[in-house]
Amino acid sequence: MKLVLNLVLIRALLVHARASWSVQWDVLIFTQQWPITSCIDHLIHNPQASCNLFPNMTSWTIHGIWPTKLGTKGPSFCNNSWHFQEIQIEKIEPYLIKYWGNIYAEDPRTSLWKHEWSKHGTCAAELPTLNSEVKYFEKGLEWVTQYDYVAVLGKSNIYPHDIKSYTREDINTAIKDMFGVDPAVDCIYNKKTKQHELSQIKLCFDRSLHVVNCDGIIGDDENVIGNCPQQGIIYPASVRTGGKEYSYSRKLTELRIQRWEEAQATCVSWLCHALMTVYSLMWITL
Ligand SMILES: *[C@@H]1O[C@H](CO)[C@@H](O)[C@H](O)[C@H]1NC(C)=O
Ligand SMILES: CC(=O)N[C@H]1CO[C@H](CO)[C@@H](O)[C@@H]1O
Repeated sequence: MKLVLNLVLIRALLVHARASWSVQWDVLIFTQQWPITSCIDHLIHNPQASCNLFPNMTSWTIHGIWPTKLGTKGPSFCNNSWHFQEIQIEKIEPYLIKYWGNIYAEDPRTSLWKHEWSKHGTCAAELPTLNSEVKYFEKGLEWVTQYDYVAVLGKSNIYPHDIKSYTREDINTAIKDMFGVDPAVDCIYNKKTKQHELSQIKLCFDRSLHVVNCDGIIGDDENVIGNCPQQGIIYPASVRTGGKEYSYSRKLTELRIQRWEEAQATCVSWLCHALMTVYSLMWITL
């Protein structure tokens, strides 16, 4: 009798272990970076370095889509035999360069993609909707055009500016008003200017790919979900790298908002959105 009970118990435990093993994460964290801040941070840590930036920057860019178990980080590197292959994403590479580019000029062009795929993509692949390299990277492109922070923050009068500062509440509210959920907002500390600068915004998605609050995720500081101070946050508009000044203009932001609104109304696919934004870029340089 006791043996039978034990066997039943062991079987139940095994079934449970298999069930929880097959679902390794709760949410996807979609992290976008503000390329100007990423570049400033890179230069602070590596004064000899330089950044890959576009002359007329129009957008935040993707850092990654990170499967995450609440209350912890990761999982990561879920399948070490699934190597990144550039050929798989050849068709969307022009978009990836613009929206998911590697900002560190000294690293190979594909370095960020390779890293994100191996560390996070192989874990995201647990979902049928993300179970290939191309699906993983296309999802990023779709989301970066849909969750366009230049437009979303701009609509709340939050513009890139090297002197004006914003509160954490300003930024949080702008995003919450638009998408109905709390993001996690990260800053870097610029020791040269002694200011906190807006660097990353994380938006969270459940396993059905619906946006959810980011409560429960662990930020870079391990303690809070976003590490920006309550006030005095700079959303930098310019950076000097490789002997050139890169800056974001207010005029460009306004155009971006207009295009984003049009795209929301008329586009259904990420490709349409992407073409709209590329189009707006050409329009301004004409
Ligand atoms: C890991 O990746 C390899 C190579 O793509 C694939 O054949 C295998 O099915 C993957 N394993 C799991 C558990 O997903
Ligand atoms: C609107 C805007 O900032 N346009 C700039 C785009 O880039 C070219 C070349 O770098 C500049 O000359 C334009 O002023």
